Amino acid sequence: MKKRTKLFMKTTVTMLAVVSMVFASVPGSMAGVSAAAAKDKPGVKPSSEPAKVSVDKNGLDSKGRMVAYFGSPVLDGNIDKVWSNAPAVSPKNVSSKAEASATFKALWDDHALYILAVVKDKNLSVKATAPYMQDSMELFFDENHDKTQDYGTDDMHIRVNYENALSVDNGNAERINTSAKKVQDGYVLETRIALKTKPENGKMLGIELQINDAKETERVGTLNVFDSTGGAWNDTGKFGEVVLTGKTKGAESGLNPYDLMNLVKSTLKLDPTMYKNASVVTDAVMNVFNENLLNDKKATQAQMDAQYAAIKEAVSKLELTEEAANEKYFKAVPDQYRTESTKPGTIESLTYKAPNLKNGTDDKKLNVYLPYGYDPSDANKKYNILYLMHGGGENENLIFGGPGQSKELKKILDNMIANGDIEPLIVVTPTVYGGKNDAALFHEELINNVLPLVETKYHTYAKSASLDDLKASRAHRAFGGFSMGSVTTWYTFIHCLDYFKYYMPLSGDSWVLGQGAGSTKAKETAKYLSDVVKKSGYKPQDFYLFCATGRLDIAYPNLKPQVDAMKQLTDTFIYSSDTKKGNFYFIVSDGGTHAWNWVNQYIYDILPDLFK
Ligand code: FER
Repeated sequence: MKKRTKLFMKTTVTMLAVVSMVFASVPGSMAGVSAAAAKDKPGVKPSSEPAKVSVDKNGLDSKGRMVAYFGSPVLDGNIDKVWSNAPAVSPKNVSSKAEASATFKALWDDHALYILAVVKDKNLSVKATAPYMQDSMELFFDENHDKTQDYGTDDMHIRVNYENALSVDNGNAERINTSAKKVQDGYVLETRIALKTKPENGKMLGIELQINDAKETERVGTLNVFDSTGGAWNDTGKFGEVVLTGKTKGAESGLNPYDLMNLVKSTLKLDPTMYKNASVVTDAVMNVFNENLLNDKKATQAQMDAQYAAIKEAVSKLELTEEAANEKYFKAVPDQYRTESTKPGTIESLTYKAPNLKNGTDDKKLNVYLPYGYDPSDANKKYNILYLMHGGGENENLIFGGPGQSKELKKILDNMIANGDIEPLIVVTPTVYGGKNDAALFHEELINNVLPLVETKYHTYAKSASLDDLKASRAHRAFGGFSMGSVTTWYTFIHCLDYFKYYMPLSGDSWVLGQGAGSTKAKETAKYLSDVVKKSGYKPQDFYLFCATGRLDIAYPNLKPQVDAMKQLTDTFIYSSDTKKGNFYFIVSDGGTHAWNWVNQYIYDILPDLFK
């Protein structure tokens, strides 16, 4: 049995390669399938031309909304005839230095919303590392049109550049299909968003569309349909609307091979050597090709749906090998954890004074998350505590807002606690600004001012604010942060090992040997950190470093070399996802960008490993 599995694994790898090759040719043939289906089936196109909604010179209706007509275009870079039903919308908000122009159109069917962008731009570039600085379209989507400031489970924020590279800041990439085509005077993008809820005539969806106009490595301008503030990435209330119309009685959608295609695509990305039983999945994927489902013009929706279910089932049965299980994998926050819990915690704001560099003191504030059920009068119940630092240019209110607010991370914490994923804990969000105003010096204020303030007021494991009592409770204290907050976390690690057992540096390298030294002096930085531990006398089992970032995060090139160098120093940093075996891991999400909605997910992944 063992032998057979091994042999099979070898063939599996080859099969995957073959499957990938076949798959590479799919999009072209795909076009044939859907187009053929659309022609053969009466009713795929609206049987009678629906009454046209009249639009203004920008292509918006009398209420200032985009209008989407019913129809299923094929995503292949060619502008199908069905697009001619849709009015072309011109962006109203164009920044002064933009050299591009663009029009957008929208269509919908029973499964998806489609956006066409035709961009005129002679000077195309994807040279910038940050995806929003590349020549690209940015799409913001609020499916239930509730205009919440924070992105909810229904909201999306994605980007497609003219080379068809997709980056997702919010939402699930598996709901998106795109095609891009460079043309003589610019580029054409078609984007499909699979809808979560059933669309119908008259339904309104929140949407914002933006073109990023790049020149070399810079973004020189933006073109927006609705938003004039540039704040849509941070507030779905800034979006405009698209209204769905034009579905006549009995009109049917075109064939939907996209869901199956996306599932096959994501399944092919799995590394078969990571699993004890990869063949269950490769068999299921091979069936799609054996049945020629993505090429056969006679393939039916029912066949595709059956294969979709079979692959899902197979994936759920995968088992990691021991070696693969040593890696810590990114797991997305489940949708239901982004909704309001019935057992909400509370946010309190505290003020304090902290010494500045002019021999004076500054008035400062921080926020405290108290878990549901926290009782100020019950001194017997003790809580673990996490200090969490914002990124550059942000402040103490970025993560939780203030009292009465319920931002993304608060909902996640509430749900994790309510579901028993983690013990109730206290989370403190201070700011590095004010006081000595320096990430490298924040540890002084942290130990002298912040810890004493917070841990005498709330029921933590510190018996008092004396340094000895703070040290004695280090196993119940963690520090983490994002970007500059991650830089601060590395400094805290260097200076405060006595006070904190757990560290969570997220999307930021250590600057102890200079800005960006995690990349330029990776080995030296790793050695420095290791020496700190050795001098402290703490052993690998006495501290934990849980790092994370995303492959599309601008900090990835800084953090990755540092982590790799640290991995080599096995007498200090023992790499494992198993906290019984090691003290150090590094989560890398595939699509993660330098943004809190990713960072909140890393926190979700790491929290169960704290205070074990
Ligand atoms: C990094 C560490 C910190 C990084 C960025 C920062 C891009 C912060 C920058 C800022 O806040 O200005 O590795 O990578």
